[in-house]
Amino acid sequence: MAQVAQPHANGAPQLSRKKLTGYVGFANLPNQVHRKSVRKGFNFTCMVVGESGLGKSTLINTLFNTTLYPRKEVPPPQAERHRTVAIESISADIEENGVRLRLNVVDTPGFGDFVNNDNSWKPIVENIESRFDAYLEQENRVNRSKLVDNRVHACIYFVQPTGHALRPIDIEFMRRLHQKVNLIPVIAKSDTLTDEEILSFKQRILNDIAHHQIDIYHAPVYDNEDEETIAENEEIARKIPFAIVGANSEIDTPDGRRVRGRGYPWGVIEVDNEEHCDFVKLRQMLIRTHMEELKEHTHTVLYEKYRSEKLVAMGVTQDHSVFKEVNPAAKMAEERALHEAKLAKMENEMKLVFQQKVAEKEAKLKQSEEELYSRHREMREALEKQRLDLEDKKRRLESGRPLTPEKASQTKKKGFSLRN
Ligand SMILES: Nc1nc2c(ncn2[C@@H]2O[C@H](COP(=O)(O)OP(=O)(O)OP(=O)(O)O)[C@@H](O)[C@H]2O)c(=O)[nH]1
Ligand SMILES: [Mg+2]
Repeated sequence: MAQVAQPHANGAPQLSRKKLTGYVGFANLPNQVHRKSVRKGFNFTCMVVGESGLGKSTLINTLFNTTLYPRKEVPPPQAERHRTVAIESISADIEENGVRLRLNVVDTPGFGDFVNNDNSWKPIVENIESRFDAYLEQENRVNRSKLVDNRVHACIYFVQPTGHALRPIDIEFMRRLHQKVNLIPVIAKSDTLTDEEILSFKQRILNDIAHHQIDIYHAPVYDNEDEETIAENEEIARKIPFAIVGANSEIDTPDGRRVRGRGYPWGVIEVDNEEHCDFVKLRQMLIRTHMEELKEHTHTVLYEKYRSEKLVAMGVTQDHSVFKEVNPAAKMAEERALHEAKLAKMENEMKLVFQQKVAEKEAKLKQSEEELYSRHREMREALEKQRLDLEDKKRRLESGRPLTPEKASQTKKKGFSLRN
């Protein structure tokens, strides 16, 4: 079935469904896009933000199933524990079934360790903005064929597993970040809370987020998606904020399996077990179902907002008339008026040309009339002269006077010369 757009009275095209009589071939378009994307490979940048010691670096290793960070040697008790001290960006090329993914992870140092944490959001916001700036700078280059996208496509925000509510520092951070990056809140180290505590904590976090009008990332829902995908997306959305557990090491379960998890005297928490935590759902959202959505939202909404604000601040203005909404009826009336004015102008011009031509013709006629008159007068005068001459001759002949001798000789001579 196909739809054909037909003009409608109110200007909007009306679609009518048509049956195709043969195979056209555009059903293969998704495969073309697929092949092209696989050839180009994928690129994704993810940032982790949260207080120190909440397991950000551990989660990154767990998430991508690769040790982006070398396994730390267990430090002696007197040595300081490993802490991220500066914003670090790590890239890794990973491949799965022939599909390449360039994964960039931005690990940020934990905050909250200082007496005054007022400006701890600043370096993180600056990092996100400098990535936007780098992209904007590339877009403004003459040659834009090789754009490198290092913008942050998702930011996992770690909430301390207090079981109470969001703290002022969390709210401040999220408010600073939510217009610049796709925020995905998670409850860190959720193995320290019971299932009931997690449920009520999640609800309180969501209430706080709504109360403070913080925009966390919500996956869009499309009408034309199949039921399975919609159900899967709803399942993911229901789990936000994800209660996660991170672990780098594999351990043996009592039933003899080897899993990624954390072992406790009372049992094992499995990272990849959906019954134990939401880690699988977070990974599914980031990688399997929403990576492209996160990238698109970053580009079309977050980056676009940053870009237009920046250009306005630089004094670049938008010509709104270019984008004004068009009312088809008004547009037609305007076009008709323009057309009529054009016709009237053409008519006037033609009239002028006609009048000019007529005047020229009249002038010519008048001239030739005058010429005729003058010729006529001349001829009349000549005839009159001739008549007078003849009358004079007649009078002389009648009176018996001969013609003047000179005249006679003249005539003779003439006759002679003619004969010769
Ligand atoms: N109980 C529990 N411990 C965790 C979890 N994830 C990480 N840890 C432990 O928490 C400690 C700190 O983890 P890191 O990943 O270094 O924390 P971080 O957030 O990167 O810390 P900074 O780099 O200082 O900001 C380590 O001993 C981890 O083994 C978790 O899900 N549950
Ligand atoms: Mg760290």
